[in-house]
Amino acid sequence: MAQLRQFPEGFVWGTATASFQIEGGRNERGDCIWDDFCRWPGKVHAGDTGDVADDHYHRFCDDVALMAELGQNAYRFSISWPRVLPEGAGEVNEKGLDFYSRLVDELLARGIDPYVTLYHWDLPSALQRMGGWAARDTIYRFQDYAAVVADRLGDRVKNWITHNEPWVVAFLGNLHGQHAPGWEDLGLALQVGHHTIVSHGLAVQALRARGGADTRVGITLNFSPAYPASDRAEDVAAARMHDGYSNRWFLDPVFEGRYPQDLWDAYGYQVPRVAPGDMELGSQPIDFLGVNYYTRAVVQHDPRGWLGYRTLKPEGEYTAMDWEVFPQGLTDLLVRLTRDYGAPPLYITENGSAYEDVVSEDGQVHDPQRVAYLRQHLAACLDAIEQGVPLKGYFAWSLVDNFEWAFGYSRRFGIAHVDFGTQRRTLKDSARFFAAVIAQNAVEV
Ligand code: IFM
Repeated sequence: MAQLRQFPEGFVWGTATASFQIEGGRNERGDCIWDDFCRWPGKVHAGDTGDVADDHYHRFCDDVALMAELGQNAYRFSISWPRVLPEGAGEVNEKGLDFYSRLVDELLARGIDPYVTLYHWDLPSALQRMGGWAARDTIYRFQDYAAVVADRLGDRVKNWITHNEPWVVAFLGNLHGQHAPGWEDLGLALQVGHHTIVSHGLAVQALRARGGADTRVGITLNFSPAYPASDRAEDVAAARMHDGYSNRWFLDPVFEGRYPQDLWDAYGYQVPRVAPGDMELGSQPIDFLGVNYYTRAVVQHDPRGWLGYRTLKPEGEYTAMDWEVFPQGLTDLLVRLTRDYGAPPLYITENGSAYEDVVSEDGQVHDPQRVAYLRQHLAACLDAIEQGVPLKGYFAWSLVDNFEWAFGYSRRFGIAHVDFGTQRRTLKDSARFFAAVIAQNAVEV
């Protein structure tokens, strides 16, 4: 028998997007590293670009109307740094700031609270030419950028996220070469990661200095909960290594002001240069942690693998990203964050799935797998809440199908389908399911 499981009163419900993935409006901003990466042959599926994307820059009112239809009370979006500061620093593009100001007004007019991310990967190309995140100077440019944005939006925006997924910025962008800027150098990746953490601290200060007492600042990390392939000691140790590489490398600096010693030792001479005061800056108290969860990792000892392990692909259900559907991983993660990191207020700032959606003959998009994914992960959230986790909100990734980085437009994460030829939006069944969850503040399981 189906059971209706209730979320706590005041739970925050939203969808999430990111500037480069949806905005388009390419001629109304400066260049960013993803524009450059898209031009690098073979790096992005089918040579796709962010030039038009969902054309949200010109259609934001319609998109906010869609959010209102879903009944969400919050929306997480990111600001394009090169739209605000085309050269990364110096002259401000007032038109760009106006765009975000109008977006915020439109949201508030419909009772939707903005959660604003400052950095979701679109670094101005002008700063990359000066060394990008590997250059220490970039952390001060980020602080200035945070101040410019806060001066303009801080009267209305109360919830800020400094960085989205610094692990991805550091490692996918600078070690694995799969994201912009596309380098493959561990030392560089670790220095980039360190600078994102320090710049997070500087941005926390800039935002707090400009906001009122009700300003809340957090950071969003992505997680890859690690499960040993067996209970053999070497697999357990391998899983611990993966946890260090994927999770603790950013969690420990942000919450404890230090890098995890096991990984520090494993990285050897490639560890980042840490200036006096950096760790204190990076670990200033924050108001919440944003949690992005999609899947887990099953880890097996393998002396030939990097860091001495490899990840396995267990039997199970997989999304179009080839990511295992594993809701229990979300419960385990939330419980572990609460236990090990001082129980900060948590928000799921991203959770979702890609499937090969099509518009059916009836004009609808039937996506039962995404409905099931959502339902199971919301139940996983409730399991965590019942174990005492201070989970305050859930943002579905994503409002609309969009530019999925190296996969271009070939992967659809939206709860609304987008026809990229006509820009027509069609709410998928999962969007209607999500709207019903929001309306009841409860999920039927
Ligand atoms: O689309 C991305 C998003 O930009 C960051 N987190 C993961 C999502 C799915 O890959």
